[in-house]
Amino acid sequence: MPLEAPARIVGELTSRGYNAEREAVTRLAGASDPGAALERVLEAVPEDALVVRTEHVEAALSADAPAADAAPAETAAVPDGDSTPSVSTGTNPDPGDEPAGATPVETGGSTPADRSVDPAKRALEIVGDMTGQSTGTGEYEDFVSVFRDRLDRLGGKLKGRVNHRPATAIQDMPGGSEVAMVGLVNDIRSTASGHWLIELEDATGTFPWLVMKDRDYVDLVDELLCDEVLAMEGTLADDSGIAFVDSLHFPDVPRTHEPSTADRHVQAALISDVHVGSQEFMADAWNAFADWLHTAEAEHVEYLLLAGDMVEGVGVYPDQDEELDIVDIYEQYEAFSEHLKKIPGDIEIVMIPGNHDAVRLAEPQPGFDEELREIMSAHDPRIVSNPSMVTLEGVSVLMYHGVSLDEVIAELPEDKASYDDPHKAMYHLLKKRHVAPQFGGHTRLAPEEEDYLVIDEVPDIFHTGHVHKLGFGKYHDVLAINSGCWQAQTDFQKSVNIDPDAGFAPIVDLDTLDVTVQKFS
Ligand code: D5M
Ligand code: FE
Ligand code: ZN
Repeated sequence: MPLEAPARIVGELTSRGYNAEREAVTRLAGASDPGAALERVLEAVPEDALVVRTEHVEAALSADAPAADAAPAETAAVPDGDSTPSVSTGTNPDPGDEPAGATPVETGGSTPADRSVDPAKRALEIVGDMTGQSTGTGEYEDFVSVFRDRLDRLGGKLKGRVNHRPATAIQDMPGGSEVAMVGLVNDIRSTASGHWLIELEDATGTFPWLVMKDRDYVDLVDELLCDEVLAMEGTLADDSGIAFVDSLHFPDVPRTHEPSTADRHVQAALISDVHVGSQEFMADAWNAFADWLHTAEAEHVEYLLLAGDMVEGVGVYPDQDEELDIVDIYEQYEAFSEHLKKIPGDIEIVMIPGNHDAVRLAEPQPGFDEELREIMSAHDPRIVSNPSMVTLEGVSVLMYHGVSLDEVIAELPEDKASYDDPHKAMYHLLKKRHVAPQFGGHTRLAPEEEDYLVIDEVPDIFHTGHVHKLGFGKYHDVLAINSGCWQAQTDFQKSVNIDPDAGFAPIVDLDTLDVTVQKFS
């Protein structure tokens, strides 16, 4: 049980209001009497310290190391729980196991040189965060401007590829002309004879395009969503009232995209959907994850990205209250914060909200408000909007909770997007260069002057969650990862046969973009 000692030490420290650096915990766990060592360290840390650092442990342990090393026999007497030096935390139901941490053989702390976390080498930059930038009032004009911005920016990526004309100009051209247009998909209909009619809209008006059922491009029609931006080329009918599609272009990720990588071996854990406050929240799996982060095996994990649904929330779905463990939303965040404190204090955390979180539901969702930030402040996470772009040592990560994935999966055929392969649904968002193309369905949109949901810059990593399924893969060299969750199957999920991937943490090597998955359930 090599993980027990670190877990208890962290629990004890958090219950006394401290965070700890990972190596500090490792060294405490490596002491022959961790309980006594912890007391000595706490006596020695500066009054105002919030984080127990390696140097605090070093200083306190070096002062009387011989005594600690000489005392292993006595530690067996500790577990009665009454004596102050014990690290037993009321949360451990079996204090009789306590001295396990005193067994010197399992100490990562005996080889502390293995752990070399140097925060000075880190570089974390937030490049896209719309928190505090919201200007939308929900008026009609805002919808006009958000769609205009979408068309301008995504259309801009397509305009060099086709010789496009405005909708109104196309209808004035002679029948039989070669024409091209860039626009938003306004409508998709099948005709009586099995062809497809796609109406494109630009700033001047709309124009209908016909995809014939025997053309190659017909395969692409089933992956189109309303409101996405496309370019079409084709031939104008004799009466100039419609054009026959010859080719169809998505804004897409250029095939020449070359991802950036970190200059050193450093890793990031990408997770989401913790759902603290739900009866199905898997505390044991979470604790095992936190414990693992304290081990030497995880020493290169220096970043933790959380893609939304920190808590279960209240009133998110009908009858959800029947499965709540904590009914007050603030208490849910307080409990979540306690779980966050178990993560090594030296790991940089970035988090965005999801549809269960206490921010506006419509996307883009600004980062948590001051009150919630305060509740979650102990670990000092970076709290940004959904979506946001962050850069970790040069590797750009687009974080998006993923509500639109439900829609992509519902609208596209099974082989193109499914809950079993959530990353393939993500590929379509990359291809459309928009995290939530379709307006008016499941995904709610808060219209802003700017369309923050456009994927303007190609990310190196695209990280989503929400569907509670783990999947990852590469699309044109962009690593798409949908993290699983920390919530066991809910009644609703059972009723619709969703079998969640719970208790997994995908870990990305930022120097190679390779992924390994750690399982904690
Ligand atoms: O959603 C987790 C997944 O389950 C996501 O694919 C939506 C789906 N889900 C869960 N509960 C419901 C209800 N009640 N209606 C429709 N879809 C649901 P999350 O939002 O993370 O709980
Ligand atoms: Fe969720
Ligand atoms: Zn969700």
